[in-house]
Amino acid sequence: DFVINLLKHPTFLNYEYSTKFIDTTPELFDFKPRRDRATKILTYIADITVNGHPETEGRPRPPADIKEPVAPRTSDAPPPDGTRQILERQGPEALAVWMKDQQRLLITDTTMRDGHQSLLATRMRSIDMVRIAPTYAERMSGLFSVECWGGATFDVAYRFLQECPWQRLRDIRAKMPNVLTQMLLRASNGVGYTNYPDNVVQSFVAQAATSGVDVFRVFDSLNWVENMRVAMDAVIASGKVCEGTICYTGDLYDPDRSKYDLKYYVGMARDLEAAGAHVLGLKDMAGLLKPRQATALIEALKAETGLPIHFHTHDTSGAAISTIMAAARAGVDCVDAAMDALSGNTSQPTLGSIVEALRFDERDTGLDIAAIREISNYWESVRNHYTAFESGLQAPASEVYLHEMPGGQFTNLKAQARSLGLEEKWHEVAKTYADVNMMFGDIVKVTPSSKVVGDMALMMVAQGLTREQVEDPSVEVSFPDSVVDMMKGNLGQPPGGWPNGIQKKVLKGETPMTDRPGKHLPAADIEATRAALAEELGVEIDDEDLNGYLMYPKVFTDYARRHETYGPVRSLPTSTFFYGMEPGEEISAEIDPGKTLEIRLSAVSETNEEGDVRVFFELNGQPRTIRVPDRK
Ligand code: BTN
Ligand code: 3PY
Ligand code: ZN
Repeated sequence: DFVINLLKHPTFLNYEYSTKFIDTTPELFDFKPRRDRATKILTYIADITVNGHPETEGRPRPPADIKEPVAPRTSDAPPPDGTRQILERQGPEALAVWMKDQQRLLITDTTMRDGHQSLLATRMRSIDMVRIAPTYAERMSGLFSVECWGGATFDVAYRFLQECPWQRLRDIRAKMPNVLTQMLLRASNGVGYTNYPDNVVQSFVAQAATSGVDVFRVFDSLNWVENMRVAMDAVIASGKVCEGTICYTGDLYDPDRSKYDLKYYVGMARDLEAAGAHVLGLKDMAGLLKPRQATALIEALKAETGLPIHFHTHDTSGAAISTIMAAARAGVDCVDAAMDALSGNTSQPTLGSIVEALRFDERDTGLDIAAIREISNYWESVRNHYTAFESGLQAPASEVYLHEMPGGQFTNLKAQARSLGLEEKWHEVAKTYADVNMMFGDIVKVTPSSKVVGDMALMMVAQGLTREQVEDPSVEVSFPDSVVDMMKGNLGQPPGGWPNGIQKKVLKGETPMTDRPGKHLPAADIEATRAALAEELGVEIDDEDLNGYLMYPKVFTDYARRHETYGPVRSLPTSTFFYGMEPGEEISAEIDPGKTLEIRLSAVSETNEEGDVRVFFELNGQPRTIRVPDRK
């Protein structure tokens, strides 16, 4: 029926807002003659100016007089050495020892990855990150790392931002050569939503290391260490830092949920240490870890492993800073935080406030609070450009302890509920999400398992089904594909396996797999794939493109085709990218280092009889006219 079809639609499979551009405007790909890059960019600007950008249509707009964000000025002196130099000179084991030797609390800045993933639907563009990278290098060299890659940012870059995620990584790396870059890797799910063949995961990790990732936070969405080894081994082989990660769920002290007790987490930590992790990640993706539980957990992990501990949480409850303080007291080595302007609520806790809370304390971070304020002011002006992607979430809420949704999922699921007409039933969705979790055996909920729970919860609320009905063998239920896939074993195994009853009902007699999915997936023929793709697109395919394609074949080819039409639109200011230009407005776009286009939009014509609009530009002082169809 309708809801099931909707849940199966690719739009929903990837938490998208809208793909209607691709579906409804294939003629845009029909520009045959090869044109230079400036013409391509002008075509893009003209088209957006006339027709608008599908992603911002109908959404709140930034203020009309909004200014380009300006990063604080930096000197020409080379930046001070930072953690990157420790890794480069001494390797990941020595870096881990160094971490444990620090008395100060180390900090990872997540603004460029989880911060905007959790607050702005992952829509932040590279230009807004790359511009501030030199300031981080000069004034934030005391950070442990900058998380700026992986998670959902990879496919959103190609899919919605029409830019290459690898280039983002290279550009940040080049402008911030002294601070470790960090990524989030979903183990065998790569940066996707399903398990990939082992050689695709290996190839992806090797490429990420080459293009600029230093620290790989590797987690599995069911906490199955068996399913993390391929990715962890690949990171270790690359010479980079392997942060083997535990996902935290439930409540350590809840006697009714003894599945995830201290013994469980310590056992997993030991397994990760034995698997070669250099750092132990503790990923509290929903922000559920409470202060006293943090004390107990971190003390135990410190005592039972020799690894430095890196704690990640979300401030959905508003209580994250209390947990951070408890963790600091219990000896955690490093914590994640987001720059103030992109912190709080479903994002990470507030970096500047953590720094202030620990000032004059034995765990004083040593970070420069004046620099943090200036950088946060920059992020504030960046954020103003992304009004269209704000979720409207008004306040923190303790309801997170009921539903346990990850910070990155919360606002997406809310948007999905809205688009299904279930906005009024949001609290019911939240409660149902919790019921589905219990029905599935109380699992870790993080991408992609969280998406499966979300799909099921939406379906149940839309159809008015209760957990009892879904579990009742005599009630016919048509399960979302993602649920069938997970029950088949295609995401791996949760601790204790899947509950028999629901698994039987979902699989209708089919035998599930209990092995590692990667064991059964045939290896990709990587070079044959490259050759076929080069043939299909008529261009050379480099290693980065190839790895993008292996992860997301259709998303990549759509991106590559649009790139052929529109050129390097990543170099446009964000306001131009999403809203086009006003008559009289002037912008510059640096399409290559040192090659800058000065673009002025002079006028826009009326629509002619063929339905076309002419847009008049000056490009580096020379008049240029671009004709685009009026599709409105
Ligand atoms: C993307 O969809 O991610 C890339 C942006 C391309 C949007 C194009 S350009 C002008 C035009 N009008 C639309 O409705 N879609 C586009
Ligand atoms: C992701 O996998 O993108 C996450 O942020 C999980 O927390
Ligand atoms: Zn997170």
